[in-house]
Amino acid sequence: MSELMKAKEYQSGIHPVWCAGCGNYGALAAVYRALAELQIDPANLVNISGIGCSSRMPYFLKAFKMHTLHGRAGPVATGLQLARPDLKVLVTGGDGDGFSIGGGHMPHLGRTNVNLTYVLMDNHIYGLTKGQASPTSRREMKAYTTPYGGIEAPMWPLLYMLTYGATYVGQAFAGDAKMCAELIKGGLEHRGMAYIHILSQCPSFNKMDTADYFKSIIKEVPEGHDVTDLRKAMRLVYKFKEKEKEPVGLLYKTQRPTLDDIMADLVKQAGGSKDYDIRKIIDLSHP
Ligand SMILES: Cc1ncc(C[n+]2csc(CCOP(=O)(O)OP(=O)(O)O)c2C)c(N)n1
Ligand code: SF4
Repeated sequence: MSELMKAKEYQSGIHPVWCAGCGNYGALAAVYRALAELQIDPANLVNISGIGCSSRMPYFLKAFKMHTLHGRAGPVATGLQLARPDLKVLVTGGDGDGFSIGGGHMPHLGRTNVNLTYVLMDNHIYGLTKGQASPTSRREMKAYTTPYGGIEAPMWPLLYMLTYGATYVGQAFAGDAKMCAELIKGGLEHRGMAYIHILSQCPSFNKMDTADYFKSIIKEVPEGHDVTDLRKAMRLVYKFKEKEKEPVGLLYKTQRPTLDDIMADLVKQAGGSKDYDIRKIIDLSHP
């Protein structure tokens, strides 16, 4: 890559098939912008997703890509990051993909601090499968699977990721491409597990959580918020929730060894080498 790449040069040439007005367009525009601002070489970028409307993002990006199984983007991304720590790993997907079927993987991405950036587009619904309730749906929302409203209380992804040890956590509304791009850019620059939660409307199947609704419930993180203080970040999310508001901006950022750093140390301690012979390793299990 010799010349400067513009945001639109990160487009793959495949046009998004999302519905008009879908929040995912804002998230995609923000990804293009963040990549251009950082001048990330598409040859060094891998975009991994699960299944869902939002999980189609890799098709639209100039990058290496894997459209994996529903909920399995995290583990695939972890394997890839460990095998090729030199690459930028970007995971993109939805609330159902990440926190329902993939919910068992999220804690481990955080606690092992995998060096990746996870952009989650939360529309509080299953879009691709036409409007079933998701783990972030409000109880009062009558979805296809919950015609009388929700049975379970919605989960709080931000608190979840803060609790489980993500080292960079922020939230933005898809309609604010600038803030989305800033957070994604910061996530891509960060070494460690960066989690960016994007409130993204689904005008086709979630008629309650519209773009106007999201606009009405967001409030910027107060100026002077200490992003290095985990308790303050958690308290801030609680405080906002009490008033039924969503904090937007960077909530938390810290530095600790990443999974690949720890693994590299371990290999060194054990006297291992990167130029291992896989046959010898297999032979070890057949004494
Ligand atoms: C193992 C498995 N179970 C269920 C499905 C059906 N399925 C595909 S996408 C999806 C939910 C998508 O919701 P979300 O992740 O929130 O993405 P959105 O489409 O809203 O962006 C489901 C249940 C599947 N593809 N594979
Ligand atoms: S169904 Fe919803 S989430 Fe899927 S593309 Fe359409 S608006 Fe977007």
